[in-house]
Amino acid sequence: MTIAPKILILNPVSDRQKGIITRVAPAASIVTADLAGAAEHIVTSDILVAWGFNNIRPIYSQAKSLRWIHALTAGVEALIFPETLQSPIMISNSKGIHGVPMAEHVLGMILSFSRRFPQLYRQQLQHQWKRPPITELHEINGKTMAIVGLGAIGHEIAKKAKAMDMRVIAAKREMTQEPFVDRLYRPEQLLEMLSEADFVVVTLPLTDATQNLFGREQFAAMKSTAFFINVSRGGVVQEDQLIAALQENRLAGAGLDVFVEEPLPASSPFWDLPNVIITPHLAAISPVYLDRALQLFADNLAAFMDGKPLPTLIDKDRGY
Ligand code: OXD
Repeated sequence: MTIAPKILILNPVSDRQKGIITRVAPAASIVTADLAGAAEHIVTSDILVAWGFNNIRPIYSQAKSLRWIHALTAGVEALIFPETLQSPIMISNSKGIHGVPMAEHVLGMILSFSRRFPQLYRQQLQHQWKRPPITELHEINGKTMAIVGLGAIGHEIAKKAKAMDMRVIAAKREMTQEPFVDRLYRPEQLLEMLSEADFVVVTLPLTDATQNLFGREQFAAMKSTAFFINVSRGGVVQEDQLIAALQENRLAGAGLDVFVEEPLPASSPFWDLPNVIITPHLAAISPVYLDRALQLFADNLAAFMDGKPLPTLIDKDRGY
């Protein structure tokens, strides 16, 4: 086990942030590069720290000494491809650091819909003092939130939803004790769960099993008064089906932070739907994100240097 690993980070880091890493590995050499500049360094690097959406596949064949790839994101979809799957390389992710900002983002979207902020803001731009009918001004108190994919992020969303006195239901593969969830459903009970929800919140990883999961049948199972919030990956949704459901008012609205194609093309019908809130894939981002992510990397590095299992190692076959 080398005590002086060469770490290639595909993001700029300040000297203070490098200190987060060198506290646990004082002899490590740290190189930063963007994806285009990474090829010359990857050959001699032991560890690659990348974003889960970085397309590293073209340079991976030159990664002769690489033992481990750490993702600064929760999602690792671009890091899993046949060559990494078939090799013993370890992949870890940044699970556990997204909960706070993402839960605040989701709550922000839900409150905006229920208090009609997008409509009121459009009126403000027109200097219009106009109240929506009281039947359109809602409370989230007592409403049902369904979380699809209850991992660390979903858990924090559930906690904050409970603080707002919502009823929280969730779908999860393993039946566990969940302090902030009123009822757990198995994945095969998804349609039943969706039919109960006022707000459906998707926090699933993108895997073969979740790709295109939300289509006509799933949207049809939801109430026409329900809102669909996606902060995971665009690929879990059949976007044409979501657009049709929104255009035909089979759903009340959607809060979308993620899309199949990002940046969302200017020609996308989503932009002009009045019942959609679009944010440009930033639900997890806050000024402390990179510090938190590097601290989590340092925790993994400490385990790596001690020859212990990485705390946030992912299962490559499962994809998260
Ligand atoms: C992530 C994200 O996967 O922010 O970390 O989308």
